[in-house]
Amino acid sequence: MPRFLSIAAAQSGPIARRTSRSEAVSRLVEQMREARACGCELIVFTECALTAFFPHWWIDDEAELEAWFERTMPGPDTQVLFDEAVRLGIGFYLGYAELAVENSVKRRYNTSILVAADGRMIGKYRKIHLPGGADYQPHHPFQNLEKRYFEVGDLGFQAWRAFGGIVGMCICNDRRWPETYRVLALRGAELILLGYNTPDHIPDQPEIDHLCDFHHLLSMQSGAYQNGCWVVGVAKAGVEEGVSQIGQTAIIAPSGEIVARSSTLKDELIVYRCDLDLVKPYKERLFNFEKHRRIEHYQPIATQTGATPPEE
Ligand code: ING
Repeated sequence: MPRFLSIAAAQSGPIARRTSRSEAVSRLVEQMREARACGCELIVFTECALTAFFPHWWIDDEAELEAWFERTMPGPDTQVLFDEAVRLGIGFYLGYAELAVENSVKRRYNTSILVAADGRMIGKYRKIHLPGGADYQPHHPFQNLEKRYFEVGDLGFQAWRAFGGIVGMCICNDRRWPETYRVLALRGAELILLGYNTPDHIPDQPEIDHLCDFHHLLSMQSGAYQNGCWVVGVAKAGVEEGVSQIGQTAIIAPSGEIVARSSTLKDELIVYRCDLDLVKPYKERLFNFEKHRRIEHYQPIATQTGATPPEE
């Protein structure tokens, strides 16, 4: 019995700093309705899908910073999204800034959740690879202060049986690190969902600006192919509070091929009917981990003791 899953990747255009949560959520609800009308069973929203990407600017007032975070999920502004998902019968991935109180300690994370079509919370992920830094960069046109505003995720990379397959999650910069896909694939993931806020200018590496789109797609396509997974990457695109961000929302097959891609920098839905069994030629043959994957512990050449240098 083939395992088809129709997925909608819901690219977000810019969200202004002054945009209210309810306005942002109403855009997501619109996309959810459009996705269901296209027959989709799962819709993937982006990273920090409820607000502007506030790590792009300096905030030194605690209360002002915490206003960007959700204390409960669903909360007063997001319950309507959960209710609409149940009414329509569609599951979703949602990225947002999470303020958690654990053992009476406040924790802040860059988080995503996976929610079933009946509204049940399937799983949560907290971003592990936080790019940028914790200090203000006076010469940069914009900041990336994720290390200041978020803690490193403490949930690891997990995969869950859902939507007829095995689904894993990550967020933005995670997609650039091969271990993200490998750990998820070792845990059985067949489908990896992620959202991202990716500027098209890297202030301290402008010499590779022209490669932003290429590196973004290269990371996801190689992750998909080398681990036999479907990968869905969803942008917060366009010029948001002065920061120009890439679009290139894409649905990528286990072959590494891009099967659907956005073509704007606005709210845009791309849809694809994914055959989850397309993972098999890769997971069962080319990248059969049990049969072919071997790990050896290599000492860096400089620290090898007594090693004779290779013949010239
Ligand atoms: N943003 C960017 C990303 O990893 C970045 C940061 C941009 C890193 C370009 C390297 C090059 O896509 C987030 N939010 O992780």
